[in-house]
Amino acid sequence: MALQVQQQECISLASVEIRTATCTTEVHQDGITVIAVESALWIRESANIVQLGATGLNLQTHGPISMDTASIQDKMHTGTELPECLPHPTSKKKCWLISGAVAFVFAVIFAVVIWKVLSNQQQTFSRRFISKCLEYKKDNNESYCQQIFHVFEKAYIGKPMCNVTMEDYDDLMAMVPFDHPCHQTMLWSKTNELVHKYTAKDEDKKDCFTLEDTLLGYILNDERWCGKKGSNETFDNGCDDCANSAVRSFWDSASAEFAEYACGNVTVMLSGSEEKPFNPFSTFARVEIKRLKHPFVKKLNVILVTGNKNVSNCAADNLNIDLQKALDSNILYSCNEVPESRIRECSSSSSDNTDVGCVACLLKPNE
Ligand code: N1C
Repeated sequence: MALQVQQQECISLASVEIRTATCTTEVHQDGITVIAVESALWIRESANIVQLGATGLNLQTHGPISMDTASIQDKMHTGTELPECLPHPTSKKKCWLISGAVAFVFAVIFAVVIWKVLSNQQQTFSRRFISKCLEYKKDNNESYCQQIFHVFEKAYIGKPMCNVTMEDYDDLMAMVPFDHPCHQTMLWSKTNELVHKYTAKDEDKKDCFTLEDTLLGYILNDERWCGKKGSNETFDNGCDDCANSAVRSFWDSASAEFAEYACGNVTVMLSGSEEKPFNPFSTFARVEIKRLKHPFVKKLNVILVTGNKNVSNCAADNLNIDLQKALDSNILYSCNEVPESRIRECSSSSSDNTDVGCVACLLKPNE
């Protein structure tokens, strides 16, 4: 039989931990207090919450809270274990301390990781640069790659993000001249994945070279970088994409050198799914085509990739008029529509006759 029944905000039952629910407390004759908090039932010896917390009993009931001592004691034996945080004031304190310490450790680890990422940005980019430089060619040694990086970063370091010009890379271009066969030059526009699949061959079988097959193109392909005014660091994120960004000016500069170096029969792989395969804003149209010079370059072969979504063909004005107008008039011109599937087939084979440049397999009649 309950001596006293009292309803109150749990906030006053600080030792029971649940703070906002309404609780009903019953004080019984034998000194046992029953506290019901919503559907959960907590028990404590009248003066001694500590003891119950320590025994770790949590009695769950969904019914009304009035019950006799026997049933309470019965439940004490079948009760489930208390979560360590709940009723015991000392374990509660301990729990908060542990939680605080764990949260603190996580916060410290997180802060250290972020700090490392940010402060290593410069190192990460330069390390990637050096390691790609080393893997490009066995002969490249660390000190040569470091020197290249040093000249490279001079182009943009400390400059406003959108204030880097093609000429800023002149020293770099002079330091790293091309050495691939100039008559095996492959240019491209909007065919990035396919053209590189087509030209990717083992060193001894390689018969066609894109800019990405040269040292600088290989190192910087898919990279982003920039400097900032007043800083001597290289950033690889937070870089604006603008006309005179470090990245765009690099590709313009390298593409210009690459086209000037070309000789014999040059090939360009364009996309038949573009309305304008010869896009006036592309690097090929803006930078490369006008740097193909007769008599070094004899002919330009356009490979127009066709597939499911063809919107242009070799008869398009964009090729017959716009492209040919931009091309040195002494350079011969041809255009061939080649299905993408054929290009993929050719990706694994190499030509026996390297004089025809990059198109040997592509222009062979289908076997
Ligand atoms: O603008 P695009 O093509 O016509 O440029 C491709 C053309 C090729 O012939 C290359 O010699 O210009 C040269 N070139 C790259 O090699 C290159 N690698 C990676 C130009 N850009 C290159 N990139 C990046 O792709 C660069 O960020 C640039 O802006 C794009 C151009 O791709 P595009 O429009 O398909």
